[in-house]
Amino acid sequence: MQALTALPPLSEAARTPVGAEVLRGLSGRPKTLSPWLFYDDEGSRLFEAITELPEYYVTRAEREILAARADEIVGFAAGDHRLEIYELGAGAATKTGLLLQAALRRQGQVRYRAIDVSSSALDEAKERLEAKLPGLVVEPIVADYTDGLVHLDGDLGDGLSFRRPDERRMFLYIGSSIGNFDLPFALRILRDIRRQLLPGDALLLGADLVKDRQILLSAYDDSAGVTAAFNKNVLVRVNRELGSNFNLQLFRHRARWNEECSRIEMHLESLITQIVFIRALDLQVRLGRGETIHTENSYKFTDEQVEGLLGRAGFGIAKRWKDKNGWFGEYLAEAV
Ligand code: AVJ
Repeated sequence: MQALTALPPLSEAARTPVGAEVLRGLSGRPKTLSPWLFYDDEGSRLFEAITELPEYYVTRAEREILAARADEIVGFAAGDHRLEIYELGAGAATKTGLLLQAALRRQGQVRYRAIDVSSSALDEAKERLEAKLPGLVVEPIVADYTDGLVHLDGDLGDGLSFRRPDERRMFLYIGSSIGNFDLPFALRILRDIRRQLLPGDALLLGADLVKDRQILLSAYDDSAGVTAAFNKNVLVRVNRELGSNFNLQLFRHRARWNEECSRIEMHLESLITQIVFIRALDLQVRLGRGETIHTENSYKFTDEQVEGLLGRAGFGIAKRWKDKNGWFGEYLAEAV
């Protein structure tokens, strides 16, 4: 009893997702913050701006593939069935329109179920896509897919057993979102997707590929400083939501290529020795000069790695496409 009451009560803030993540990430060493923290309203806006930067080839390369291959992709996935399309981490769903249009050309009506943590991004996507694409029905599902997809079955309404026999599912997991996770976790996500599918259903996976180190580094450290602002915005968010006093001028954006792990890392480097106070968590964070907060991993893949992961998750490779530079890969996998 004594021991229990002597502990300070866990504050309300520490039990919110943001509070819990900041407490976890900044209490020990090395200091880390999960990349999902980037995507508040301002962060989502900054990410959209990143996708238009000259150095950030990722979105353009994938759009090039989808623009050229959408009919082929949809045709392969559908066979002679009707296709239902699901997307993980749909966000603003700007590239998805190319695939939805291709599906509409084939079958006139398409149900598109978009899963994302941001309800505002989903609402915006629904309004924009339904206005532009007659025959399309967008069903937003607000959820964090990294928690697993099993609990979605209620929301998805028609669990596997209620599927119409003439229907096939295609899951979209594009944009190299999978690159944010280490390989064991990436495998877990692919297996979660596989559990939502029947043999013959499809997964379209977009993955960024290993390439020249300078090209990678400038994609994550652009000359206009948009990626730096995106990275630092996480501190702005923590200041606002948890009442901390991070001074942005005392941190520097860093992008590093970690060859051994085949990933770009983003960090926020402390320019001096400093102590930051996080009021809502009653937490003091000491940062040494040069110490970093590691905010993101962006894994870069080879065909062998992607196809190995897909195979271990219960998929066979139906087909793969690259952009003209060979920088980005789009993999159509069939549930086996
Ligand atoms: C959205 C995870 C694919 O890793 O390239 C862009 C996020 N971070 N610039 C990526 C990001 C910095 C992006 N993903």
